[in-house]
Amino acid sequence: MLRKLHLVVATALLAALTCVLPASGQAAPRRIEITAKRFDFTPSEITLKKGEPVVLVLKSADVPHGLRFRELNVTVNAGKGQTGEVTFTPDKTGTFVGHCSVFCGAGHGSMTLTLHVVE
Ligand SMILES: [Cu+2]
Repeated sequence: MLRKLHLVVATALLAALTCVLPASGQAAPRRIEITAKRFDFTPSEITLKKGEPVVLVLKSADVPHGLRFRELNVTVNAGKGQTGEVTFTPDKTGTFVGHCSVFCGAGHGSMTLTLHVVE
């Protein structure tokens, strides 16, 4: 009887640990996938939380592109048909406009992505 109780307790503990661990901050940062192609980013708008680390994954669907948030000092580049990534933690709230950082043609100047950072 006692043995059975131990087993139940151990199983419950294990279940509780399994639930708690991924949420403990040890988990890998959230990955945000962005596709770049002449002349836009998809999605064109993303929202992140201040202080929460993320990985921005930039995939190029055609020519080389980049994405730079000057105010946040963040840049990620993706070669022709390739993927690049950068890990960063937004340290201020606000709305930031990222621009394509690799010249990619006639619409390059208007190729932007809007980033909202909230509390
Ligand atoms: Cu460009």
